[in-house]
Amino acid sequence: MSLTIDTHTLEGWHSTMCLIRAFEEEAIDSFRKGRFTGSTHPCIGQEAIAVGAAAALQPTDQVFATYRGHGHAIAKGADPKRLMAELLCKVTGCSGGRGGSMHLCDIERDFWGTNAIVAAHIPIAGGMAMANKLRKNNKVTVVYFGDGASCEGAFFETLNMAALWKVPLVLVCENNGYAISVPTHKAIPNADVVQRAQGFALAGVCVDGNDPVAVNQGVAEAVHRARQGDGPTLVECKTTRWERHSAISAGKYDDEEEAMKWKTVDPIPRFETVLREQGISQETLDQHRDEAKRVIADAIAFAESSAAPSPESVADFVFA
Ligand SMILES: Cc1ncc(C[n+]2csc(CCOP(=O)(O)OP(=O)(O)O)c2C)c(N)n1
Repeated sequence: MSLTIDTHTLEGWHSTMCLIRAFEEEAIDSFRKGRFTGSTHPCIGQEAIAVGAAAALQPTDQVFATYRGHGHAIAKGADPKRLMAELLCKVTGCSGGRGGSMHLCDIERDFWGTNAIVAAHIPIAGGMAMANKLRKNNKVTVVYFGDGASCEGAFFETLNMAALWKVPLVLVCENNGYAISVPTHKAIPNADVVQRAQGFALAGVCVDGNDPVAVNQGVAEAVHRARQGDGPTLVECKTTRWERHSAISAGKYDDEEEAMKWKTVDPIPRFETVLREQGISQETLDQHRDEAKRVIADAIAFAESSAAPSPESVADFVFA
């Protein structure tokens, strides 16, 4: 396969995918070692979506994600040290230690946050896109959510108003086949979420969510459409979730074969095959993996050595 994307860019995508994988592996390990409480929802196996989509954006485009959003924060340029410190609820965290794994934000990078409430961020993103339209600021808003979220009323209401008002919004459904322990075929009569776009007369495209190049193409066209003033697009990325819904035991697969499925579609080795065909050496790819592990080792050391917020600061950032 011959790609039109330059080698340097492809290498950068691979590095970021490795960084996200290393971050998530450390997050799971740290959670199991008791370094933080609550939970953590790994995006392992979904790195191609985060990286391919983010590469289609300008730095000032705005991103909203779910609790499975560590990878989206990293792909938007957030500092892994500050993200890891946030998981550990330290004062140096990107949300000052107030948010934890499910409430990350980095406003300087226009990463407007992850949200623990399924679908709640979709209308917020729609409102942001509406503001962009009114301000004529040429910015596009991207919102990521799962197949389960696409069954919520907030999703349909946002599709309706966003299509009606032609706001610059890109809705990216990460269809990983499960909502906790419920497979899509038990929850959605038509498991092709993209087809819902037709009912609202908006553009829709379905891409291979395990291929960063396919994701990038689909999202780039959607971003272009939004910036041109032609309204929102629903981009469905078909992908596969990792073994569990979260680092605690919820959402285990019933059968072992299903649990192993993600490994056969793991986007990182698959992308490496493409990169080798483009002339990128195995040595370079190995360096990316090693460098990712080093960056994440620094991040967890930074997080562990940071202080917790002081008891006196408990009322800080409280507005009401
Ligand atoms: C409004 C609401 N309902 C239920 C939950 C509990 N819950 C957390 S994640 C989740 C599954 C969502 O699945 P999906 O949207 O497919 O995203 P995924 O976790 O697969 O990325 C549910 C039901 C919640 N957090 N918020």
